Amino acid sequence: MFTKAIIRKPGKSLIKGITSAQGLGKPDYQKAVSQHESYQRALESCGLEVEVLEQNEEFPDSCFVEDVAVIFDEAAVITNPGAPARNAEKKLIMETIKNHYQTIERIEEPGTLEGGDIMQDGKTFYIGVSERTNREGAMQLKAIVEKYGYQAKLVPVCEVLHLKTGVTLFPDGFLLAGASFASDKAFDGAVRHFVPQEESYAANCLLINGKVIVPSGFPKTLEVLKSRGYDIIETDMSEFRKIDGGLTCLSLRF
Ligand code: CIR
Repeated sequence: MFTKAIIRKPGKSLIKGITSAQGLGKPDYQKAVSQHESYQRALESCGLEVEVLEQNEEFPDSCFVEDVAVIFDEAAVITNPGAPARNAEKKLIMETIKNHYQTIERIEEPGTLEGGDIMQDGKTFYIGVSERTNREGAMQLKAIVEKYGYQAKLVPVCEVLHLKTGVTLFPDGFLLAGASFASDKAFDGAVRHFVPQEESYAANCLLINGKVIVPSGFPKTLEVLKSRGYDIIETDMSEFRKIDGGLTCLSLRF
């Protein structure tokens, strides 16, 4: 069970966030703030106590706190973001993480790693090797989590920003996946459902304490999740989507 979450308010500089999204335009700041507030309420309705960090204008992407730390029961790992414009965000998050964790590990150069590439399922960590997380960073995290009794599987990530941009693994073995994860071996044994291309954004869902937070506006995926009987909360993420941000990346849960 998770009991807490850390989020950071989006700054006005959000409109300058890194993006690969085409044709969606720039985020509307006021709308992003209100979507962020709804996101906070969704976390609270899953039973989490939410710590809200002040906005930071220096780093346009700093509301995506998931990328700068990987946290699990025994330790927190401060990452080394592969996006140069985001790398110094690791110092910002340290100020908060040290209030919650005594054991803090780090991903060191030449390793790079972003939390969006890390998906935990019980005692297994799936580590995406992507444009942001290199093999060296992935191997460093693997060694760290193995020290605490977890296993780690490396998964190649292509076509999407981070591993979790393209997949969500549910505790019952259901895998919501984008097409680029059609043939990887890491998820053998999972029941795969491929999201249609036009709904690829909905492959990133957020699982908290038995509830599933899904982005609104993706009816086919919603129907599949409903038919599986999940307890669903929908929330609008349109403004974060414009800068490649998904549901998981807006929080750290522990
Ligand atoms: C970036 O490119 O770093 C941000 N604009 C989006 C980060 C999204 N993070 C995530 O999916 N974990």
